[in-house]
Amino acid sequence: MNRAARNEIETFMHGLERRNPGEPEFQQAVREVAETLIPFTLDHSEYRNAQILERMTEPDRAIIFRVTWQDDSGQIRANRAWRVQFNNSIGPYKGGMRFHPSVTLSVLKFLGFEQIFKNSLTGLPMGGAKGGSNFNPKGKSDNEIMRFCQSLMTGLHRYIGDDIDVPAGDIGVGAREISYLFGQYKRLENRFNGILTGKGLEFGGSLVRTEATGYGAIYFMENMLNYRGDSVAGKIATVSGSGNVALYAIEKLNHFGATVVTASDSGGFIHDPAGIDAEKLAWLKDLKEHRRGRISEYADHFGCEYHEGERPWRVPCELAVPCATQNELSGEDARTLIGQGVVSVSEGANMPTELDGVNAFRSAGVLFAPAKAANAGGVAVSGLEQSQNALRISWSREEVNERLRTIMGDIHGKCVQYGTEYGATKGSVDYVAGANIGGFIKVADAMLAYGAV
Ligand code: NDP
Ligand code: 2IT
Repeated sequence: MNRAARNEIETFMHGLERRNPGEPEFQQAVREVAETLIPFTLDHSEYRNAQILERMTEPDRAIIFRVTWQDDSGQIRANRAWRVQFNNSIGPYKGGMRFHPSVTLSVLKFLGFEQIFKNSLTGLPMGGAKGGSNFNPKGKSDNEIMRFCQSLMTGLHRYIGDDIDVPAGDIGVGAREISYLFGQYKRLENRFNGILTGKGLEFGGSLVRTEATGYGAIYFMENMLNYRGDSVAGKIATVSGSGNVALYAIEKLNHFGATVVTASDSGGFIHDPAGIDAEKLAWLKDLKEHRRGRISEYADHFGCEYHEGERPWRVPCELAVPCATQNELSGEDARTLIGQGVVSVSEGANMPTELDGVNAFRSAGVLFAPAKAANAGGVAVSGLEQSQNALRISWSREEVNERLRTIMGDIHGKCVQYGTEYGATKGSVDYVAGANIGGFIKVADAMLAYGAV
C-alpha cells in the first residue's frame, strides 16, 4: 500500500474514532473495511467527492428504549434495548436482534455496519440494521422470556414494518423468541405480515432458514476450495460454538465428508477426534435446542475430552469455522492454526477473527472467508422468506436450498472478481478486499444516485 493510501486511512480512522469514542467493536469493523476500501476509493474519485464512506459509517438512526418486565418472583426488571437502522439505500433495513449481557451500542453498530455490505452481497434488496438488548436469556424460564419479548416488541413495533425494517434472530434469539415477538406484533398492530424472519413454519417461516447460515458458510468454503482445485471432503475441521450457526455448519461439513472434531460454548470446548457424526450431532442438537444444556455434557456422554475455559484453535485441523462470537480467534490463534497447516477458514460468526489474525491468514495465503461473505446465507434466506411472505406462497426445501447454494456461489464470484482485481496479494484472491468492495459498490452507487440525502 502506498503512503497516500496509508495517510488517508489514518486520517479517516482518526475522525471516526473521535466521533465514536468508547466503541472499540465499531471502530474495529470500520477499520477492517477502510483498509481495503480507501485504496479503492482513491482510484474512484466519485465516491470520495460524495463522502460515501463517511456517510456510510454514520447510522441513519439508532433507537434506544427501556424494556420493563416482571420476573417469575414478581420482581420488576429493566433492560436496555436498541435498534440501529444503519442504511436503507438498497432496500428496507434488515438484520438480527441479539440478546446477550455483552450487548452495547458499539456491538450493535459494528453488526449493523457489517450487515450493509453482507446484505448487498446477497444481491437481494435489503438495507443494513441490527438490534438487541443486554438482557441475559440464560437461566430464564419460558414465561420470563415471553414477558421480556412482549415488552420489547411493545417498544419496537412502531419502528418496524415489512417495507421499513425487518428484524430476525441472532445470539440468544431463536425460534422461541421470534415466535413471542411476532405474536405480540400481531396483537399490537392487528396485521399478519412479514415483519420478522426466522418465523415458525406454521406462520410464514421459510424452510432452510434454520440451517441457512451454517450451510451457507460451508457452501462458501467448498466454493473457495473448488476454485483452487481442492474440496472439503476428507479434511479435519474445528468448529467453535454450538448454537444455530455451529450446529448446521457441522451438519454440512459432515455432508461434504469432513470430520469435525470440536464444538464449544462459553464454558469451554469438547475435543472428539473420532468426529461429531450424524448420530452425535442429533444428540447435541437436542441438548442445545431443547434441553438448553452445556457442551461439557457431550464430553460426559460420549467420553471425550472437555477443555474448560478454552477455545478450540490449538487443535490441529485443515479447516476452521468460528461460529460463536466476535473476537474469539486472536492473532496468536491464527498463527497457531497456520503453523499447523490450516488450509481454509470460514467465518460463521460475525467478526470472530481479530484484525491481526485476519491479516495473518491473508498473508499466509489461507483461503479466508470474511463473515460478511461467509455467513450471508442466513440473511439471504431471510430475504427469501420475505419474498415468500409477499407472494403468500411457500417454496419447497429443495427450492430454497438451491437458491441458497446459488447465492453463495454468486457471492463467491463477486469476491473473486473484486478480490483479484483489487486484492493486496497479486495472483491470488483476496476475499477480504473482494467482499468489502463487492458489497460497497451497489450501496455506494445507490447513494450517489440519490444525491445529498
Ligand atoms: P446462538 O445463540 O444460537 O449460539 C451462540 C453460540 O456461541 C453458543 O454456543 C454460545 O455459547 C456461544 N457464545 C456466544 N457468546 C459467546 C461469548 N461471549 N463467548 C463464548 N461463547 C459465546 O447464536 P447463533 O449461532 O445464531 O450466532 C452465532 C454467531 O453467528 C454470532 O456471531 C452471530 O452474529 C452470527 N450469525 C448468526 C446468524 C443467524 O442466522 N443466526 C447469521 C449470521 C451470523 P453459550 O450458549 O454458552 O452462550
Ligand atoms: O448477522 C446476521 O446476518 C443475522 N443475524 C441474520 C440477519 C437476518 O435478518 O436474517
